[in-house]
Amino acid sequence: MASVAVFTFAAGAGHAQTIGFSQIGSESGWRAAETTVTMQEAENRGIDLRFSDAQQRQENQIAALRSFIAQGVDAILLAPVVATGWDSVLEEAAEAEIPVVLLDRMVDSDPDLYLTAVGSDLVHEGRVAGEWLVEAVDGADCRVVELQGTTGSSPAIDRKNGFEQGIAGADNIEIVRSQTGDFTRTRGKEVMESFLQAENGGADICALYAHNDDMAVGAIQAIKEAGLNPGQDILVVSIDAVPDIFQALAAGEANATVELTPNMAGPAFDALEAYFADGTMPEKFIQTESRLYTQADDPAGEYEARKDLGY
Ligand code: GYE
Repeated sequence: MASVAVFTFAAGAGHAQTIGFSQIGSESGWRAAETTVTMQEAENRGIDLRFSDAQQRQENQIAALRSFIAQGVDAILLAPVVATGWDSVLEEAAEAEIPVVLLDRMVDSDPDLYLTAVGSDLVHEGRVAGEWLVEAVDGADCRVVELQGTTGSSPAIDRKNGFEQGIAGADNIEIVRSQTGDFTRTRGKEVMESFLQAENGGADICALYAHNDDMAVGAIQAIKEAGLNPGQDILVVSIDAVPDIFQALAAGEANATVELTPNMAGPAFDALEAYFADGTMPEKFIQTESRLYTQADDPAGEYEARKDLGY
C-alpha cells in the first residue's frame, strides 16, 4: 500500500517567540511599509523577528527559508515573489513542523503546506479598477496601456484578470499595450516612455492601468516629460494607496487607486498566537479590505494621514 505523508504542525507550545520573515525586497513604497509595519507588530508583541530581504529573487527566499528551518524558528512568514516553485521548501518546513504563513501574495502549492495566507482579493482589486474606468469614460472610446507587476507573481496575474473582467462588457475600452514594469517606479517610467513613443507620442492613449502605484508614479513622470497632462490627457488608475499616489490625486495627476493595507503581519501574528496557544486552526485565507479612492475622496487629507506610516 502506498504511504501518504501527512504533515501536522506542533501546537500548544505557547507563544511563538522566534519568527523568520522572508520578504521579497523593497520594490515599492507599499512593500517598504509592509516591512516597517511587520517589524513594529513583532516588537509590540515581543517576537524575535529574523528578517531576510530577498532582493526580488526566489532563490534567495528559498535559501532564507532553509536557513530559518535550520535555526529552528517557531514559524515563518513568507511573501512569495512568484507563485510557482515552492513545493520542496514548503515540504521541508512542514517536515520540521514549522508553520508557514503567506503574506500578500499566493503560491500554487498544496494549501496543506502552509498554515494560512493573509492578503487581499487581488482579482477584486483589478475588477474595481476596471469598473472605475468604465464609468469614468462613460461610453467614449478608450485605448488603455497596462503596466503589469512582476511576471509570474500572483498580483500581476490576478490584477490583470480582474481588470479584464471589469471592462469585459465595455466594447469601447481596449487594452492596446501591456508589459511588465516589475512593480518599480524606474521600470514603470521606462516602459511608459516606450508606450508613449509607440502610441503617437501618447496622443492615442486614453488611460493607464498600473498594477501598483509606484509604477503609476513613474509613468506620470514620463507622461509629463512627453508634454501631456497625466490625469487629464491620460487617465491614471492603479492599486496600493501609498502616500505618493494621494499627492498625485490631490494634484490632479492621477485619478483613482485601490487601497491595499500594509498591515498583513497583524492578522498573521494573531493567527499564529491562537494556533500556538491551543492549536486553533485559522481560516486558510484571511482577507484584508480593499477600497477605491478617487480625487473626490480628500486625497490631501489621506496623504497627511499616511505619510508617517513608514511608506
Ligand atoms: O501591490 C506592490 C508590491 O504583493 C500585493 O507587491 C503585493 C504587491 C503590491 O510590490 O506594490
